[in-house]
Amino acid sequence: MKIEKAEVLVSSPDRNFVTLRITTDDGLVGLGDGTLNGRELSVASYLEAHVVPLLIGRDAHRIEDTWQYLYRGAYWRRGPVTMAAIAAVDIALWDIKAKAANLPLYQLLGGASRDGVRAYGHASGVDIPELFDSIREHQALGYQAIRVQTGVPGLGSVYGVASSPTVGGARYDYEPARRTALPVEEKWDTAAYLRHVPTVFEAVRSEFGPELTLLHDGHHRMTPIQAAKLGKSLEPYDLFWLEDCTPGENAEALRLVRQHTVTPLAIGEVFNTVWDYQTLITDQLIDYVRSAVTHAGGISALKKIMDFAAQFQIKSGIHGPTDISPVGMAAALHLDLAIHNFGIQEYMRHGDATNEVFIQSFRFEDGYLHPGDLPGLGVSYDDQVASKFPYQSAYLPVNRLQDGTVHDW
Ligand code: GCO
Ligand code: MG
Repeated sequence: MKIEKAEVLVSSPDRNFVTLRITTDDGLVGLGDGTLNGRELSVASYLEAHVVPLLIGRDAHRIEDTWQYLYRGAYWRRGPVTMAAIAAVDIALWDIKAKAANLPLYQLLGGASRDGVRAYGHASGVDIPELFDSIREHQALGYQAIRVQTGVPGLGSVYGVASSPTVGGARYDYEPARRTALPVEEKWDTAAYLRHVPTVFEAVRSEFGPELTLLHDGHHRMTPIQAAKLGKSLEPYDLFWLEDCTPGENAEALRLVRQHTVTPLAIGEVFNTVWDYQTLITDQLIDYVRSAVTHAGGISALKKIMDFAAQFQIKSGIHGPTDISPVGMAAALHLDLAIHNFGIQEYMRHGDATNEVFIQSFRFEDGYLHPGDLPGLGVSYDDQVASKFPYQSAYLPVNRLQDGTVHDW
């Protein structure tokens, strides 16, 4: 089964997506996600110029060999662009292999380890009443696990908080593609945030009770000692996890946080390989692996990270915001269903335009996702609809402290 064609598809239904479509000489088609939010065209051009020409004529069944060929063969290893490009190939080849076997992909990864995949959604509000409404809307949709983010008094728009009210009572999309020529800028004050967040969780617990599973994302903004303080101050509210409390580059920061708090820690959405996790996993400094299939080099690579993590009782919390395409989400769901050390799946829900371009077969019921039982990933791509949504320049925001210093966003 030889690869006959590989096409890089860039479209922008709600936001930009980079999709790789591989076709074999016996007519099977596989899809892969290579979307890197705000830097999409770098992956598209890496694929077009340096990957597609190497794929033509290769045996589509040799997934591991192709992965190693692209990773080791480039000499320049790792990095978000390279690893998203390799992921796109890897996901597309798994899609093809499962279609060739006429099985849903999770069957090739060991079969289902559970009936469904528990998902968490994103509730947010500029203030507590708006946040409560958002939590209730998520509960009405079936979510039993909810991420909580709010505005911070004195600051304008901040990460994780929807800028517009709920659309049709159904979804908050706080990070629509910001289709601007330059990134928008936000203001940040960590001290104000640290004062505010525990009061938010106190209010949420007293309104919604002890059973609701709650999560929070610090989005890389704290120093180790600030993160330790936050983790400790949130202990009474029993979080499922505190995510990305410090910037991802320094594993030792989490050692310090760990010494001060038993709030579970999650990190990894900006990581690219197992090497980013080496100290964090072997020294048991985290509880959840947050990588996306798309950004960690694909299904093959994330499966290896999760098998490594399993030896240390560390679980998965695969990244699933709307900038992961439905193809990347489907890949996550098949892996979630199969691995033993599944923790939780982020599920932010795509918009209507995205769902028109990417036709999906997964289901979401009572807070649980299932990838469905179509052969392969269960996602197809509608070129005609996609042609209505050409690429548009879009950036994530840039963050500045009150005095104008650039800070982590
Ligand atoms: C999350 C993430 C996202 C990222 C986004 C950047 O936990 O879902 O933090 O919200 O900000 O993926 O592109
Ligand atoms: Mg995050």
